Order: sequence, then structure tokens, then C-alpha cells
Amino acid sequence: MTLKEYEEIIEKRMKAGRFKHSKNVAKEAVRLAKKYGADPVKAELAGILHDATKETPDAEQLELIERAGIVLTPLERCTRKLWHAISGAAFVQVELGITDPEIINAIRYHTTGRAGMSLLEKVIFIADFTSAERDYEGVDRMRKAADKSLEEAMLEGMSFTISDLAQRRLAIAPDTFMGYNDVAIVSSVKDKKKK
Ligand code: DGI
Ligand code: FE
Ligand code: FE
Repeated sequence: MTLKEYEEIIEKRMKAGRFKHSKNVAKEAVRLAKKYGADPVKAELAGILHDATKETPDAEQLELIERAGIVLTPLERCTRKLWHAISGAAFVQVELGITDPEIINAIRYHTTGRAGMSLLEKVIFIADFTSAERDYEGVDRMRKAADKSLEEAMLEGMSFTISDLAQRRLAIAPDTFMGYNDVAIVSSVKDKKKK
């Protein structure tokens, strides 16, 4: 299938605003991939597909997850916001026939992150924060970090997510914590002044 064909499938599954977001994430992902040495073709595709099931009804998402043989943890089951990343990864496998684990995992971990993320996973995670239409408080800091290094951008994004969730008294997925620790440890080793 061509990128255009994937785009057409995705466009039908969501409202115009979210499709625009997906296009913007794809564009930003290509830019970051070129800057940091990830595969720009994979980055564009993963960007287009990353929110494929964000507007899919709950029951259908759960069915996709089951069909892909994924078993949700109790925390994942209780946290609806996390479903679309998991069901999106399931969707591209079982409905689109995508087999590339790099693409599948970039979608699977785009919301939580995780420890030991690949270059492409990081690119999609960051592009989701810095895409053109984003205008949350702190987006400037995030964009600056993304221009400086992947590491800085991951630390900025992961810490933003964790403090936001804790402030809203929401559950934080283990993958989110592990992803945060992964980048925080690297950063604190580099900067020995930090305690
Ligand atoms: O799908 P998008 O809106 O483009 O962005 P996203 O996939 O990063 O989803 C962001 C939402 O997911 C935001 O409301 C915070 C939430 N989220 C991310 N990680 C966690 C989480 N929610 C909980 N409860 N736990 C997490 O670990
Ligand atoms: Fe998402
Ligand atoms: Fe997104």
C-alpha cells in the first residue's frame, strides 16, 4: 500500500482536526528523523498512523486488541486514554497487515513511552508533542528541547506527562515511569551537578 492509500484509510476514521494533527505529526516526524538519523519513510508512515484508533468506539478497540493477541494489564484496562496507542498498534497489524515491528512499536508506545525506546519510537513520541498545531503551555520549551537533542526532548516530554498526570491525580503507567527513569538517569549521569 502507498502512503496516500494509508492516509485515505486514516482520514475516514477520524474528524478533520485529528487528521490534520496526524499529518502534522507525520511532517514533524520526518523533520526529526532527518535531523537525528531515523528512517524518514518509516517516520512519515508511523506519524500518519499513530492515532488511527483514537476515535474508534471502545468495544471495537478492545476487539482489535484481543485479535492482535495483546492482553491489557489491569492499569491499562482502567485507563481509557492508553487504549488508542495499544489498539492503534493492533489495528495496523490486523487490519492493514503491517508487520514492521519498528512501526508497530512506534505507535504502541507513542503515548506512554517506555524504557529502551528506539530512535523511531522517540521521534514519534516527540513529534506528537511538537507538531505544528500544538499550543499548550510549555510547547516552546518542548520545541527548543527537540531542536537541541533527542535526549533533552524525551526528558522534557516525559517529565511534562508525569507532572501533568500527577497534578490531575491520574494513574501513571509503569511504561511511563520506566521511560522517564531511563532518560532521567542518562541525563543525571551526564550532569554530575544534579543530585
Ligand atoms: O493522542 P494525542 O492526544 O495526540 O496524544 P497522546 O497519545 O500522547 O495522549 C495524551 C493523553 O494521554 C494525555 O491526556 C495524557 C494521557 N497519558 C499519557 N500517558 C499516560 C496518560 N494517562 C494516564 N492515565 N497514564 C499514563 O501513563
Ligand atoms: Fe495519541
Ligand atoms: Fe497524537
